[in-house]
Order: sequence, then structure tokens, then C-alpha cells
Amino acid sequence: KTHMEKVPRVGVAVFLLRGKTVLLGLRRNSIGDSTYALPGGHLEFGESFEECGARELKEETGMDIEKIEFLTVTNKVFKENPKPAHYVTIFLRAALSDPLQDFQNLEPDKCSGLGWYDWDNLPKPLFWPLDEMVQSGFNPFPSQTY
Ligand code: 8DG
Ligand code: MG
Ligand code: MG
Repeated sequence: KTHMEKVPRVGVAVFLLRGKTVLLGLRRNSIGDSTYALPGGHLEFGESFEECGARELKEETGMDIEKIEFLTVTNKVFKENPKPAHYVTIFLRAALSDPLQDFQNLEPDKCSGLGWYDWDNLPKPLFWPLDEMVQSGFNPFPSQTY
């Protein structure tokens, strides 16, 4: 790119649910380095949110997901970056297509480790946008009462 156009980008992040646990990875990235975040990435041209979530899960962990549902959206400016970044991030939830399948860390340059974490005992530090969601009481698990 010859010009650094400052435009908001679209992120897609996935709460991959397994029992009472979610999949988190320790980020290696100028945004949120050394914090625990959801798998996900950038929406590509022409993709649906669900296609993007499934593609990023496959690229980052090797796993196939299903029952992909939209949960919420955030609008965040990342000022901690040397170059400020602005993301509109779509949050999805999903289940494993094959519950016996487990992750591989396929992008070790971007993630120093993946793991399943109990929702009631999440690791620290969480990636700050995720931390804000948790602090506000957000819960990605399907509610039993509606
Ligand atoms: P790509 O090249 O694979 O498309 O991108 P990536 O390297 O996998 O992108 P990413 O940083 O993992 O995700 C894109 C942006 O989405 C991220 O920079 C900021 C935003 N985002 C949030 N919350 C979360 C989250 O919990 N996990 C992830 N992965 N991204 C998030 O706002
Ligand atoms: Mg990615
Ligand atoms: Mg990613």
C-alpha cells in the first residue's frame, strides 16, 4: 500500500463452545500481544460472517465448526498499536462439527498457545475488548430460559 488509508476494518471472532469451555489463544500480535483472545480474523471480500468464522477457525486451529450463530458486534479503536487501528468486530458462537476433533496451533507466529478454558475460570490477561465484554456480564452460552 502506498498510502495508509485509515479506515475501520471488520473483524470476526468466534466463541467456540465445548461443554462449559471456550477456545482461547495467547496472541502474538501488535494488537493485544500476550493476551488471551478468541480465534478469528479479518472479513474477506464477499464473505458472510459465518464463512469468515469457519475459515479462520480452520486456518488457525484445523478444526471444522457448525451451528454458527451471530451474537453481538463491537466498535473499538485500538490506540495501543503503534499505528492506531479501528475494528468493527462481529462475535459469533459455534460448536465443533466433530466433538472428538481437537485443535492444532497452525499459526504459531500469531498464537503462542491454544486451550479450552472454563467460562467460570477464564485465563488472564484477556484481550481487552473481550475482557470488557466479560466484565459487562456478556455470556456466549445459549440461555435455557427465553
Ligand atoms: P487474518 O490475516 O487471518 O485475516 O487476520 P488475523 O491476524 O487472524 O486477525 P486477528 O487480529 O486475529 O483478528 C482481527 C481483528 O479482530 C483484531 O485485530 C481485532 C478484532 N478482534 C476483537 N476481538 C477479537 C478477539 O477476541 N479475537 C480476535 N481474533 N480478533 C478480535 O475486537
Ligand atoms: Mg487469522
Ligand atoms: Mg486471528
